[in-house]
Amino acid sequence: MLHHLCTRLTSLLRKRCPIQHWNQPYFQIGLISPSFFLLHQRAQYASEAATESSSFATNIFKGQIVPDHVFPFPSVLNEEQSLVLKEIVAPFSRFFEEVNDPSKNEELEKVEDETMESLKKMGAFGLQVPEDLGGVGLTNTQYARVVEIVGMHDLGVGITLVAHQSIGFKGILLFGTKSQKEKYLPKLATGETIAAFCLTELGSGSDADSIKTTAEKSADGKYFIMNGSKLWISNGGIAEIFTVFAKTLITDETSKEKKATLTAFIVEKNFEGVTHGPPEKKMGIKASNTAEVYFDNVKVPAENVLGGIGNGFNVAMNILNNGRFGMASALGGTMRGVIAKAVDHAANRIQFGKEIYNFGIIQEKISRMAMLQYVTESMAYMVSANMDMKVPEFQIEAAISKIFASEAAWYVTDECIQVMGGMGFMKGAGVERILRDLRIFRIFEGTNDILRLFVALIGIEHAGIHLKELQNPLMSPLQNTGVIVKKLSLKAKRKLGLSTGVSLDGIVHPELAKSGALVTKSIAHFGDCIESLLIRHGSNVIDEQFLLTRVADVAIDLYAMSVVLSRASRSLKQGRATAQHEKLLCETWCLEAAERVGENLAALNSTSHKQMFNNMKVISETVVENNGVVSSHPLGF
Ligand code: MYA
Repeated sequence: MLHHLCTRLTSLLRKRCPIQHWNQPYFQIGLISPSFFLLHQRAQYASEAATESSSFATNIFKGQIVPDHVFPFPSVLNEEQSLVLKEIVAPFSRFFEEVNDPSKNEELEKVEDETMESLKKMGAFGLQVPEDLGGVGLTNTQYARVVEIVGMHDLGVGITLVAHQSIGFKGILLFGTKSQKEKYLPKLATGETIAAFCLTELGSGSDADSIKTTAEKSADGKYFIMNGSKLWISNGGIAEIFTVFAKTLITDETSKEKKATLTAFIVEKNFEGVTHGPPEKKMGIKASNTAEVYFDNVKVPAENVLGGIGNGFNVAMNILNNGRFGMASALGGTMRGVIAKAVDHAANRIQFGKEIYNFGIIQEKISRMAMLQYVTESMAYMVSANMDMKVPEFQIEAAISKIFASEAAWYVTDECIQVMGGMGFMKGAGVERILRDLRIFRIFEGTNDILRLFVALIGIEHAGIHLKELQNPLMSPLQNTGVIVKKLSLKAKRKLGLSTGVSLDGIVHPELAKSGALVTKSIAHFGDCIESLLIRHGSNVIDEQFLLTRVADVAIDLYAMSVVLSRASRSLKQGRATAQHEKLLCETWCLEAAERVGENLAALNSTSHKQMFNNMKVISETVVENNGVVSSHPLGF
């Protein structure tokens, strides 16, 4: 499945980074030549003319800090928007605390009918649909806050709501024509019709571009005939409106050859030939409906093409990018709820003559849970704010927030059960359901594994483009002495551990200066390591998945450090009552994360890791060849 991603990214890197000798073994001692020196210097420094990106996460791959969208922590809601939000949040919280019953929904394997009706009345199905089309018209940040409440109480209900609006009809909001919006959104906003997002197929999971469903244009051009089936579709059995991705044939303008590309369509359940399978039996989120959806010679009107013929991959990726922050905010809420349960137990459970929260082993768990929640929440509201600020690029940040939130929530809930001991394992405590519900979050909306590769490769690609652009000034050093001297001194300073001028001084609160320095140093170190990685592996870096996941982990840690630094700084600056607590969360997180960053960066170029990775490759191949465990049993039979 990764083949496609890899070949695409290989060609991108090759196309965009045609630095000479890209794949030569520069680092072999004795082979360093003047051309290596020139190339190496080329690689060190940013060109003034480098392709600019305003994304914080993208720039850290070049060792650069572009603080604009992250510092200060954005406050995007005006007074009126805050007021509107408070009026929505209060009844939502009450409804979930007093009326909705997550255990009952799970037992029924559907959201109770009365709950569905109440949610519709509260506007929960059209939170971001503009008011003139019957929705509540919330911004991304307002939406995040509402989804957080749902995530705190019932993830099964959450999936039903979010699969409907965050991906089900998001395409119509983002790419729909005026008439598509007017036709579909009013009923979707009230929940009169439910939506689903149909991308995944039996043979197409992570490799989104490999789908087999087809949509063939009719001879008169008025219809597309759709054939295929879609798997594990959230809301698939209850939806009336589907955003469906299918392969259509288009003619390449230059070669005039016909080729199959992805196109998005709005498909109604009442189009003849649309059917669905029974609800799937699942490990968790049982209250939400998941079903297979079939398209058998379905006549889809040409005006139901969404976002243009051949633009389906872009439509799909944009929908997913735009929805990922919702997972982070929802899971920030889940963690709040779970932490409260763990703390309630730890504060009341007496063992060895003391409430167990007095023991260091429990303190470490609770503090780590609090930090993970704080980071997740900070990422969620950073990304939603950036989207509300119309920041053009946020896909790396959105992917990071999804990866981080889904892993943090799993860890926190598992630790909650550990703190609660046997009680946590019992159904009555209500935590085992949450753990089961959470398992899918590391898989759907892009598996964390594929998103790690996405984060690493997109960041590295950007750094590669930047390196390529350094070629020109360094090819004509005499004309570019200024640029080169500046860059050389920057590099020398980094090597000596001196300030490079890339600094968060004056940007972070003075009380957090040490954490700020840790972030700055770690980002500069990251930039140097990415550059070395590119020089060492060239475009072959795409095959180095052992390294790429570690690159992604570093990027995730650096972004996490930066967002909490920003949030805690704002709290200190505003003198919030919780500021000192947030300072502690931030300092502790940064200390630990910086250590992890150092370890992961060391792994990129260490001989012991190289051997470990080679060993793992062989171990895995042997286990696979033998269909399972290879070693003989200790008892010999
Ligand atoms: S829905 C199904 C989810 N499926 C996926 O997410 C699929 C994952 N796969 C992918 O994302 C792509 O196929 C990958 C690329 C990344 C693997 N943004 O050559 P390429 C550009 C912007 O790498 P591929 C579900 O689970 C790229 O730069 N652009 O492509 C529902 C390049 O552009 P250019 C992107 O090898 C669950 C071009 O595309 C992105 O084919 C229900 C080609 O790239 C991107 N992200 O694969 C959930 N990616 O050519 C319910 C690529 O211009 C909601 N590109 O350079 C639950 C949530 C919340 C719960 C709340 C509870 C309260």
